[in-house]
Amino acid sequence: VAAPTYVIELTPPGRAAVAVVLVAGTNALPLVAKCFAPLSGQPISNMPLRRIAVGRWGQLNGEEVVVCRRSDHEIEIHCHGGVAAVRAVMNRLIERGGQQISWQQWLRQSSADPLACAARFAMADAPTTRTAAVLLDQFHGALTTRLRAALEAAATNDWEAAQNTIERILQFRDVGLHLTKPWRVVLTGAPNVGKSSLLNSMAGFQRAVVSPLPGTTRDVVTLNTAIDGWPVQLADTAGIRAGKDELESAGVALAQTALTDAELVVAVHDATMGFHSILRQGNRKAGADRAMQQKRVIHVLNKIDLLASAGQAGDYPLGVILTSALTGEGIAQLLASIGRVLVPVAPAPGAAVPFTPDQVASLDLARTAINQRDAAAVRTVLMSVIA
Ligand SMILES: Nc1nc2c(ncn2[C@@H]2O[C@H](COP(=O)(O)OP(=O)(O)OP(=O)(O)O)[C@@H](O)[C@H]2O)c(=O)[nH]1
Ligand SMILES: [Mg+2]
Repeated sequence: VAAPTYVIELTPPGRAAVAVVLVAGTNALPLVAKCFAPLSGQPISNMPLRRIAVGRWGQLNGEEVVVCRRSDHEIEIHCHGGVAAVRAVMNRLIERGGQQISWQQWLRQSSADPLACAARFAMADAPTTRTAAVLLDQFHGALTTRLRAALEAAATNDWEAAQNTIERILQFRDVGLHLTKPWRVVLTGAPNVGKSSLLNSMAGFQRAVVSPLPGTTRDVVTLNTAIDGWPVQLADTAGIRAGKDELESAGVALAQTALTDAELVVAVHDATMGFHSILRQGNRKAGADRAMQQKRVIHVLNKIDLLASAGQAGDYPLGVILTSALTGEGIAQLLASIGRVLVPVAPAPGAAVPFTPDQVASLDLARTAINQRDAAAVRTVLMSVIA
């Protein structure tokens, strides 16, 4: 049986200007030659590597495409990006013996390094250049190198070095697990304090309905954004008070769920109420709300534009942020503060960062094995990540 010739759509599905289809396998060249008519009339087998050829796909009046030999067994076809154009190019290859596989399957079979492969999958889901850069470092071996160092240390009974290496990697577990999955930040507080207005200010557009009526927000309104290059999902919620009506109570219940799931809570207060009464109220509530006690919370005093002077807010603890959703004052500080709380220490370029739950779980097991001075277990666990 001849080795299969794979046909892989490299560009994401959907409409775009240009799409790229890869043909890979020892018979890639003859397969493409059957489908492609170069304008030059020169057979593509004569074409040097990495040179491009323009021509028609199929018949003389077929789709115009650009073909490039990337290596002896890999040829790229660059065609129009419309869904039908890509389909037509691929169908012709498949009819003539090509076997379609997904880019994920292709990467899995063609990469010798599973960790690098996982990094490439994750990169496709990285929403910002900053997160993609961290993943690119892992693709280039940042994590593998450090894991090998830990293995080496454990093998020579240098337990302290092994432990330090693992700890240094694990300090970035939260950052790593949020490279492709946004941090969840939830705005909460009493009705009418300006939660929706703050969400809109942070977004820079009117995402949530604002009104002078307390109890305006009922659903959880989310918004994906980036703070300092870290992906963040901001959620605005119903103001929390004993339910007025059924609908508002339902909103409050949704808000409670969002709070439970959040990695960070932004507790919004009305500055005109004075911080001490707010704190008293907050303490009473915190007792009732166990979930909140485990959370990282940033306190915000909003509507400071209504105060004659900042001093009028009274003495407030360090770290409380004063904002006005109306004038935009304090919004930049609030965003910066959220960034600092979520990622207090950003990984330096080239740092080893674990980026899947499986990797983090294995590193936790490795830490236990190191504490137990069990070199064989360290080896098994770390090799499961590397190879
Ligand atoms: N002066 C002033 N008014 C504000 C500020 N922020 C919000 N408001 C006003 O306060 C009222 C309530 O604002 P919302 O953003 O709807 O408040 P909310 O906390 O989302 O209210 P609920 O959804 O009902 O819980 C609106 O009339 C806003 O225009 C602010 O910083 N300064
Ligand atoms: Mg609201």
